[in-house]
Amino acid sequence: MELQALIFDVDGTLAETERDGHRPAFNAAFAEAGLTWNWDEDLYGELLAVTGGKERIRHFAERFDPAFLARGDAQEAIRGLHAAKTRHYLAQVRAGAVPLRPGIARLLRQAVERGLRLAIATTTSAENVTELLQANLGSDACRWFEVIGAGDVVARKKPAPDIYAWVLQRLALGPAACLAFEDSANGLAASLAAGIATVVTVGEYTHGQDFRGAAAVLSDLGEATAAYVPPTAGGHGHACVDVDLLRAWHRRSTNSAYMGDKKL
Ligand code: XBP
Ligand code: MG
Repeated sequence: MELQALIFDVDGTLAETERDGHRPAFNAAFAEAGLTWNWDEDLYGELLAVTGGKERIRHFAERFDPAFLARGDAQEAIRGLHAAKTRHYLAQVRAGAVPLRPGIARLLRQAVERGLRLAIATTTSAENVTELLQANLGSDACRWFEVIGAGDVVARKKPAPDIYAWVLQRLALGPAACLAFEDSANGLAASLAAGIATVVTVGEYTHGQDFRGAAAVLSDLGEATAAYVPPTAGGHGHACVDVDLLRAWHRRSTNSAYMGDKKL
């Protein structure tokens, strides 16, 4: 089956959004609401096991402040905190404080030029995605993506495969025609459960996670200008991850004859 579409996760994959983006935005929302909660980097690393901002706030309160959840308006309070957090996060994005990871802009442009279809499958909101794309790639960039599957359009967030299934349905493609890009074990579990071969670019918070089953595990996609050779791609002759290399990984992952062969 020929590769037809690339499906990208956002947080940790398109950009390192968590440490200096989402995390301080959560803390600013908590302070604004008069809460003494503060998520430092170590705690935030643990909390990332729960995907989705509203779900993460609820999980934190269950563990550290059950009295908050006992309030009659807890559900509404969580929604309010999350809305404030999104406002703070978007201000950072618009200020240009959340750049794309190496190789993302280059690969997206090349994929569009080479006729590959593009989509997004993320836990965060559609607004966060479009603003991140526009801030980094210009106002037209959202149009490069045929489908943006985001946030609450599915009931179960990653590691459930639902958001990938939602995107596949709208692309009208089977999983074997696609390649996914993820940075975390939760994201990889979601894409693999949807049957999609997946390239992992390990992120700031995801070192040491279990990436078994990935088509390739890399530090990042690399820039053509840097003498970067992905560790799992020894001997392929590409200085960075490009569409030809993706096609080779996709063939290897979807062709069972290649499955036992670790060489490219
Ligand atoms: C990303 C998430 C999100 C972001 C915050 O996971 O878990 O919750 O941290 O986004 P993935 P919201 O990269 O696997 O999609 O606060 O907008 O939910
Ligand atoms: Mg991610």
